[in-house]
Parts: sequence; C-alpha cells; structure tokens
Amino acid sequence: MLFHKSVRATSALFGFLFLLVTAAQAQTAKLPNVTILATGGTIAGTGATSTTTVGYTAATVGVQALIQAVPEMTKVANVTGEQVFQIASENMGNEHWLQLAKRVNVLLGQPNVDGIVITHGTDTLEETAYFLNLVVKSRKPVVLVGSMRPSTALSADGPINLYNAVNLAGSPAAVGKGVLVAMNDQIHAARDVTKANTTTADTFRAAELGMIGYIQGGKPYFYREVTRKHTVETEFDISRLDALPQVDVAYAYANVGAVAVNALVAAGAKGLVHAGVGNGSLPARTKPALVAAREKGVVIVRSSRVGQGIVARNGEANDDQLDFVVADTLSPQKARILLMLALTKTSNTKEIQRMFYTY
Ligand code: DAS
Repeated sequence: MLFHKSVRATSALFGFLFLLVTAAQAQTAKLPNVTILATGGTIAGTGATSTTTVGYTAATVGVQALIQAVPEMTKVANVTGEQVFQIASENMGNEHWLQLAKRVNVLLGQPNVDGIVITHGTDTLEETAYFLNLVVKSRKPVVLVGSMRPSTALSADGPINLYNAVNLAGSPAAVGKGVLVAMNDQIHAARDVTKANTTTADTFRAAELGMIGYIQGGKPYFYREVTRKHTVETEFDISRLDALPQVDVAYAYANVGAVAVNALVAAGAKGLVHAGVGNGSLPARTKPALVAAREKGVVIVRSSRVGQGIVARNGEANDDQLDFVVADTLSPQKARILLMLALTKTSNTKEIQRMFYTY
C-alpha cells in the first residue's frame, strides 16, 4: 500500500515538473531571439568610484557581464552575446565597420535571429548607425545603444538603455524601420540623430527633424516614419569589400586657408567633404584648392558645420559649374559615409548627387 502511494506521489511530482519544463519552454519559444554585438564604449566602461562620470575607462566590461547585469532582459528576449571589438568608439575605423556589417548580415540571415543590439561608444555611434543603415540587408531591427555614464556610476544609464534596446530589437513594431538608436528612453533614426552634448544622458538628438518614438516600460511607441531609403532598399553592397575609398572632411572657420584640403588630397583622398560655414559657403582662400582637387578627380561634397538645414545646390557656390555635390541635410561626418559608399559604385557626380537626395 505504502509502495503504491509513493509511486503515485513520485509520478505526480514528475508530471508537475514536466508541466513546468514544458511551460518554461513554451515561454522561451514565444520570446524573440536577440543577439547583442558588443564593441566597447562607456556602456562597457568602469570608473574609480561611483561618482566618476568623467575620466573613467571605456571598453573594459565584456558582453556576458553586460548581459548578467540586466537579468530582466531574460524575461523579454532570448539573449545571446558576441564580443566583436572592445574599443572606445573614437577609435572606430572603416575596417571595424566592414567587419561589423558583415557579421550583422550573416546573423540576420539566420531564421533564429529576430533582431540585433549593438553596444557602442557614444562618440561615433551616430556614424556606425548611419553606415549600417546603408549596408544592412535585412528588415529585422538593428538597434545601437550606448551610455553616457560608466557601469560603475551612480544612476548608470547603461543597464536601462540596454534593456530598452533589447526590447526594441525584439519588437515586431521595429521591423522595417531602418537602423535605430535607443538612448535615454528615446528612439532615433540613424540618418538624423547626432551626439549633441559632451556629457549629459540626453545627448542624442535630432534637433529639427526629431526622434521617431519613445520606449516606455520596455515597449516602443513610434510616432514618425523615415522618408529616406535604408537597409534593404539601398544600392550598396559591402559583402565583397575589404576596404572603403579614402574620404576625408575639411572644416571651415574664419581665416581658414587651403592647407588642410591640399594635405588631404596629397594623402590620397578620393572624396572630400567640405564642412562649410553657413549654407556650405566656400571661403575664398579654400575654394581654389577644392577646384584643383576636383580637376584631379577628387569628388567634392559641400556640407555645413551648422548642424541643421539643407545645403542648397547652386546656393553659396555654382555647383553645376564646379561639378560639386551638395550634402542635403547630412552632417559632414555622415556625408563622408555616404560619399565613401557612393564611390564604391561610381565617380559620376550626377549619380552621387542623386544618392544624396535618396538616402
Ligand atoms: N569615449 C567614448 C566612446 O567610446 C565613451 C562613450 O561615451 O561611450 O565613444
């Protein structure tokens, strides 16, 4: 009798455990699969004390530690992590971008990957985001995230930013939106966002063109759509590229001459973005060097240091006559990215101008 009771109790226990395991598996199966690609930055940074918010060391904490620091993530996604680089993002280079973009495209081609989060330093985060916006060949979400305070700081913003980014990357609402930046409870489109403050947590802004949504309680709320082409709609393919054409930026200011332009051309620039004053104006002492560079076959793009607004074609310079391109509203650093990719396809300035009005 006793034997039968113990058999029944044991089988009931096993039945209960089986149900628990099945329920857990069902729950996991429902959650999106999100891969975190870690590259370094402040989000992986550590400071000497909890009040160290400047003068800390970026790029010291590994991806597994970042994931373990936010256990809440496991309730919203099945998260895996890869440490792609471990660098402060001021050191990001073209070769890093090509390696990262190729890895993103391989992962997003896998049916068991629903979205990707890239943890990144904030200094060049906007540039990596825009580059990926032009070369990722998937509609699945790719979300870049960083932090302005190191992981060791009071009110570190990294953990909540990472939690939000994972939610966003796993959200069907983020599909087809292009590469996104999730910082400070805000969602930005890669093309128009820029780091606008050296140290504060609300640094990522798109001053006039605006953010495209919020993340609240882990849920994304979108209010705007981007109008320029991105990801699967672009004509750029980096899958067979091992390098990108050398494109540099020359910054304009009162009293500027031609030294920087001439030096960049002499160093082999195939394209040159001029960060002009105002509406992309060309200082008289710089213009002849740009004209000479164009005559050597260097493609010249007129951008502006101002930060907002359109650089008008044939406005402050006769672009038709000079055979220059205008950057539309792209910042100098993002105009450099589009010009690099354009030069992988063509050196025809009419074609390149079309690209600047398309992406
Ligand atoms: N040096 C900065 C960078 O890696 C730190 C940061 O803000 O992430 O971009």
